[in-house]
Amino acid sequence: MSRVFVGIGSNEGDRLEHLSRAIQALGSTPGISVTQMATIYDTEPLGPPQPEYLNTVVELDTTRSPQQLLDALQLLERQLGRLPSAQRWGPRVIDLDILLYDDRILNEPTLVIPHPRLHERRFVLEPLAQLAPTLVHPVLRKTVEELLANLPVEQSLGSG
Ligand code: A4P
Ligand code: MG
Repeated sequence: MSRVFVGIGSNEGDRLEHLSRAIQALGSTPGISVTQMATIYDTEPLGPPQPEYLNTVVELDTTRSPQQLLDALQLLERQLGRLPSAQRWGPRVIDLDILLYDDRILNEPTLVIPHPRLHERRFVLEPLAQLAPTLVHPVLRKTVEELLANLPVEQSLGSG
């Protein structure tokens, strides 16, 4: 059994509905159980101008391998109505990213773990710190709490 953290974001349509449907669907996927969920945050979009996001993080127990988990997340994204985006970092109905998978380090063409941008993003670190403040990033060797404290102050985050 592996312990995984998944980042969830939505900035199109009924964002709260998309988040809750994603979490519900995750929990009913074979080989996955949802063990914790953080607060849902209203967040300023990073990247091109676009609507505000709702973001949160969930903790999973899973018997799936990292690649099998990614397959499940991508299937779920499509089932929830996500269309292939023309724009990198553009608006999306739902985005499910694997943030951490035990203390595994993976650098595959289709899968990088830990998520390569997690340590730069308050919309990831804030909810992650609620669930696992003392968890150590296996590459950066810092706790989630420390990574959060090291972020520049200008990124603000409202509780949603
Ligand atoms: N991929 C590699 N590693 C992973 C991983 N650890 N988890 C590959 C999930 N996927 C991973 O992802 C593109 C490819 O990344 C996948 O096919 C997979 O093989 P995608 O979700 O289709 O594309 P994307 O999300 O548009 O690209 P990217 O670079 O993942 O974007 P980000 O970094 O997720 O940024 N602002 C706020 N406030 N909140 C947000 O949630 N999100 C984004 C998207 C931009 N701005 C945001 C937010
Ligand atoms: Mg993504």
